[in-house]
Amino acid sequence: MKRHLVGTPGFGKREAWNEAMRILHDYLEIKPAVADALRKGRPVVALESTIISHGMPYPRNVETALRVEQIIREEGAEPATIAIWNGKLKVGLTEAEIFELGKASGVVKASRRDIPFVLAKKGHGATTVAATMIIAAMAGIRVFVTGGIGGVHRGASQTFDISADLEELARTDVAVVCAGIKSMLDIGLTLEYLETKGVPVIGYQTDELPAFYTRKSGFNVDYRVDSVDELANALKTKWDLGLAGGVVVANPIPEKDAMDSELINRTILQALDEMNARGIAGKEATPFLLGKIKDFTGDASLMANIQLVYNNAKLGAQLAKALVAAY
Ligand code: PSU
Ligand code: MN
Repeated sequence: MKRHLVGTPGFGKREAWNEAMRILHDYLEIKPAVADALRKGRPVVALESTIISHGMPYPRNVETALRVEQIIREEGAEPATIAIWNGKLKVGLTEAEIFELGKASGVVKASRRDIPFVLAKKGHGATTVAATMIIAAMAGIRVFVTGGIGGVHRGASQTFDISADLEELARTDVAVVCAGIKSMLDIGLTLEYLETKGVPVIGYQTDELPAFYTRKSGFNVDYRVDSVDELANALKTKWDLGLAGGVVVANPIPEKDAMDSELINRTILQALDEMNARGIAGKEATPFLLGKIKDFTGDASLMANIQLVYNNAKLGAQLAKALVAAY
């Protein structure tokens, strides 16, 4: 039979269903524990893998990734770390796979544009926020926990460097729990972009948008929510109404783990100078900046980064539970 795309006009309902199942079967591989949770309607939380391969050094990356999964389980949800693995969209890496990914060098950083090519080569790819959202949505997962999202880079009026994460937030129905927007990005322009695209930026128990390493950015969020139930209801309403796209849930780093804002801002300027001097651009920009920030602060930024991810994991699991209850 000639292969059609799902939704092709004249394609009967049953064929469309079969075709959707074929696509899932051919490309998606869901870890049994995750598949079981999804089948039973239990809460599941997606996690990205670029943070493991490009966001933190080994072995802290692996330790963090495993601890994040544990925190999510302790909160009563099922974690699913997402990556492209042996040519499959893998929803839920095993512990051994997380180790392998964390140790490997040269794993492709895969965003939306990269997915089909990494699959076609039957390779491995670490998924960014954008790619993780896509794969999570395919598996029916609506909550995704990370540290930081990509955004509009400083100097974007010249470089056009705007993360594909923002476009994905505009189109894919996943709530992304993060620690706000890093000041290595242009926070104001990132908020403008999200506003244009209709992506709500929600502060969890805060009116001010946090800036990843610090609790303050000088910018307000669009909406403050004080409970996960309130947030789950708003999300259900958004998606019930067919208002496609994600949301940014900004969860401030705990006070005790936050960095000194003067120190981090100075460090970021230094890192940006070095990036510009070396002419680093494109997909290398974010990993380069994260690495430099870590080098310059002698691990203080890495410790803050790890703690804020743990904090987000807890909130994400609670949100996933509230969302199950809301539906
Ligand atoms: N911010 C972090 N840690 C990360 C990233 C961002 O604090 O690991 C990663 C995420 O995977 C995010 C990606 O999706 O960087 C954005 O890259 P780019 O700016 O090239 O879109
Ligand atoms: Mn970019």
